[in-house]
Amino acid sequence: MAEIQAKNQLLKNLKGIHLWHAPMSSCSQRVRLVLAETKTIYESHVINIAKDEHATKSYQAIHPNGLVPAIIIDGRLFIESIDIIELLPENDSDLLLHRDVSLLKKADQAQMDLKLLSFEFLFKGAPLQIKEDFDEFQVNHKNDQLKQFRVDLSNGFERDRIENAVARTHNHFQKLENILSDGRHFLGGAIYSLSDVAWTPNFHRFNLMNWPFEDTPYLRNWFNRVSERESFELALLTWENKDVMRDLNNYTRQRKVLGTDVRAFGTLANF
Ligand SMILES: N[C@@H](CCC(=O)N[C@@H](CS)C(=O)NCC(=O)O)C(=O)O
Repeated sequence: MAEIQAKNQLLKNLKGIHLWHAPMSSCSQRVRLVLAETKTIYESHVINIAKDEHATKSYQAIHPNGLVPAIIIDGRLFIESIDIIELLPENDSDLLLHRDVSLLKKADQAQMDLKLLSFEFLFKGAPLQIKEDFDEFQVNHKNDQLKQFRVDLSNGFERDRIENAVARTHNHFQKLENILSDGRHFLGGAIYSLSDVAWTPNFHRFNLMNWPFEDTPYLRNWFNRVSERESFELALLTWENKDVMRDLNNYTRQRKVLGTDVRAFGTLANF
């Protein structure tokens, strides 16, 4: 369980549930899904990643790696979305009882590829960061991995790196398709669980990129089911900015027309 020591007394004194999260972050979406499913009241602290609010001193004093989400539950601080979602439900809740821990782990492992492909196929459509902001992030943020990612992004990702991420993502989705192909409604069986929570943001994100989900019909039907739940509306859709979504859509369409969308990076064996 990823409990860490809160650095300042003000955090330790916080009562109830406080969530530091970003509207479009898949890790935050996961946590908000569970909060919605469990109808938990929480205080929201929005961190605007596009504005580098995760690089501030005050935020890095909460999350030592300067990532979202972070959550305080009655003065105790937790990070790592996959651990947080296991903490929130009651011990005897279906969310916990029907989860498959290995699927939660896989969602965690899929995170870096989701990030790479999101930046390549969606967020690159946003205006480029100005040099001053880029430099400021390199100075202010303490997480070397994040800083290197920004450098790589500005230089352009190598084709190999993108193809490998696409291949690994394809394997993950294929595994989910295989699980669902026995006709079950949810990843853990007949009952919605944390396994579904963990993978919902991934499907949603790749769907925005026009990932070829027509090749995994069980998975596509599963997503139709989970996205009909009220929690999907509350945890994902209401946090999406219409203008941003329009820009992402336009960028996806543009790459499709140019023949450089995500489908152009799958090898024949994949797609
Ligand atoms: N394993 C961590 C990953 C956290 C993570 O990577 N968060 C992303 C958003 S989903 C983030 O803060 N990214 C900031 C950045 O890329 O600059 C978790 O599941 O909580």
